[in-house]
Amino acid sequence: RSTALGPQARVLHGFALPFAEALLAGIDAVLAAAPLRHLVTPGGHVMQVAMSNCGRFGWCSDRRGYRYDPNDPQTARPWPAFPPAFLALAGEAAEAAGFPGYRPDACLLNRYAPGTRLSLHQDRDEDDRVAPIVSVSLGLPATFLFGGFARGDKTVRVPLMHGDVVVWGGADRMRFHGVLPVSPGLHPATGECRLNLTFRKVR
Ligand code: MD5
Ligand code: FE
Repeated sequence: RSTALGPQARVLHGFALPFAEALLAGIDAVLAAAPLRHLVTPGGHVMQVAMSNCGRFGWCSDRRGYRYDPNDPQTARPWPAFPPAFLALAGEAAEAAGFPGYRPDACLLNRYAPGTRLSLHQDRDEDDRVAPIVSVSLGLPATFLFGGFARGDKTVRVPLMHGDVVVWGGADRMRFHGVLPVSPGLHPATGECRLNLTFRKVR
């Protein structure tokens, strides 16, 4: 089952469920080499979402700005490679949403503890602004905000559950979006948090 959010954006309900165990094992391996951390924004705020990365490039933020870095600034080592299950899921989900041949080079891992939100923003740090973004939700549910192309445009609320995958491509790739504060709860797969994997093609 899938739900269209826009001409080139769709939710694939439960698409990641068959991959969940392998994804969670991959997440553990990535985080053992590149631990979650709270990045600082250029404005000096500490981000509520805890983040890490795997793949050729990792998204980083500090007082100097946002960027993609081939190395983890915290260890000065390359980010861990994609666990094989990550690539399999991202490719199959992109294809199911109408984007065959997807080859992401970056995956951001986001951890939302209860109360954590992600304010409305656009993903604009990638050189490739047309290739799809594939996002996987694991653990506690969340409400996703899907907006327009200007910050003030009206938003729609999209519930995202464990195993849901959303694919945004082409025209829908540059929409404003965010995540409402995650409600406290306990999920058998992740415990007291929501995990999100966001695959991107940066270069
Ligand atoms: C999340 N993460 O649920 C979301 C999933 C981020 C982020 O937003 O930047 O880490 S990715 C949602 C997304 C990506 C690209 C385009 C659109 C949404 N969109 O047009 O709505 O942690
Ligand atoms: Fe985003």
